[in-house]
Amino acid sequence: MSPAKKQTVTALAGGVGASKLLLGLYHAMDPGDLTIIVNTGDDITMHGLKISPDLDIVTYTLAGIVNPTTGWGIRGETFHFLKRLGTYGREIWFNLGDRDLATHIHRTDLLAHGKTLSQAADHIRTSLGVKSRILPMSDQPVPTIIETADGKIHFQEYLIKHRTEPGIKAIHFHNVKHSHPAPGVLEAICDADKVIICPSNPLISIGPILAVPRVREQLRARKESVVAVCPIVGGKSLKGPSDKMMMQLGIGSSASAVAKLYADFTGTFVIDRRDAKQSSAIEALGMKVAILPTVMRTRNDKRKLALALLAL
Ligand code: FO1
Repeated sequence: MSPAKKQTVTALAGGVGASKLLLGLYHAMDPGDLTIIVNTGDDITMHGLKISPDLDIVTYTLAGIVNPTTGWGIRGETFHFLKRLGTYGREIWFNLGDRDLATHIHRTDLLAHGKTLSQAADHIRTSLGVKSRILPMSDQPVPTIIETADGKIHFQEYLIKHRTEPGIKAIHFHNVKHSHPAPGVLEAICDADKVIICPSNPLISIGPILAVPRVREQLRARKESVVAVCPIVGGKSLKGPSDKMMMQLGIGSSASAVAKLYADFTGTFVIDRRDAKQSSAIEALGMKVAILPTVMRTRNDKRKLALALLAL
């Protein structure tokens, strides 16, 4: 496929699922023309450290240092620090690696000295040589809380400590009504030639970004330029527990179920060939449908999907 024409792109992203496409985009276009708005609902404070998993996953991926096996953390990681914390009886279900720790210490210190999360994220990505802008959705903490039959828990506890086993009754974005889009977020959506919704969990990765006041409205105003890549293929999540969560909340786990969640602000909905039969149901929601290979296993798959999206 020939190189993409020059254009500015703003992508809305969660963590591991989004990063595959982001890496494709990063190499298929001028990375300086790419802005990424990242979910921070997954952020958590552990052992006094401010951890922003999705910001770090995106940054490490584009910096070329992510652990290729897990998709999070740093390649070649060791866990001596965590093991030692365990000897003090502390909870060690959240696997903080020794190399990764430097990022959390640095971010925590910047925040303690009055910097914003946006400023910390920018410093980390420029220090790691990432050329695209990486913006948190908000500078205010908006933790994603999962309501289960046994009570409310932080999303990371649900995902990692409890391995997504508890049935979910509802998802809450704590304090989101009082949050503001981080500096540059609304402008990035307003000014980009194209806005791409990455194939991330629509409920707990894209959902928190959409819940930040004025973000969804800004996307609606750009509907014709918004392209969403479906994270569900053949009824299953490309990554993580989207399918299970959508089923438990009664939304259903299909491309059209995701399309319904995005219909008010998406101009083009991208589905895999396996879901082609759902095209007319999705078009009936008021969106164009593009059928593209959305399952990205190799570097070439990522680049091909990125180029196809840029060409739409
Ligand atoms: N994901 C896991 O499945 N297990 C972990 O122990 C874990 C630790 C971790 C530490 C730092 C970090 O930045 C991310 C980490 N992740 C871990 C990934 C992360 O929690 C999730 O994949 C995202 O929040 C969902 O996008």
